[in-house]
Amino acid sequence: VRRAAAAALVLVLLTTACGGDAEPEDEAGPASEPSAAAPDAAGGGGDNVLIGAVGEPDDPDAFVITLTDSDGEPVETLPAGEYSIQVSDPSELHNFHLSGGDVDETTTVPGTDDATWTVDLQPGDYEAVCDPHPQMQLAFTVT
Ligand SMILES: [Cu+2]
Repeated sequence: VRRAAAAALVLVLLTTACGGDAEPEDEAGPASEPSAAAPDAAGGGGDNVLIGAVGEPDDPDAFVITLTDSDGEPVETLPAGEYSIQVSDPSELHNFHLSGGDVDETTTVPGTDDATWTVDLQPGDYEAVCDPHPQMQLAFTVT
């Protein structure tokens, strides 16, 4: 294997010296790229998922609004990017209204449907509120 790699390297050098196209670089690239790309691919399904909720599991009408990351930690700051926000709104009293930047998404107050939003979060301040109950509010910053 080592000998083959060395041979490939020589080939790259020769081709480069001859002014060849970029193909040899493409062949050398994959050896290092997967380790860098894999966390990204995994993060697309995990780290970019946020959980929004109003109420509490055993008390849907509780005056509580939360936004947590995939580790269950309250969201305070986030890197800019595309996120999937899974919202649980089991209450007929509350809604979950997310706004900031170009984002303005809400569940309905009387409805109890869950929702999943794909949002593009740009740097700036965001908030989530329950519109009928302004004391139910949270804020976070996208950097
Ligand atoms: Cu409310």
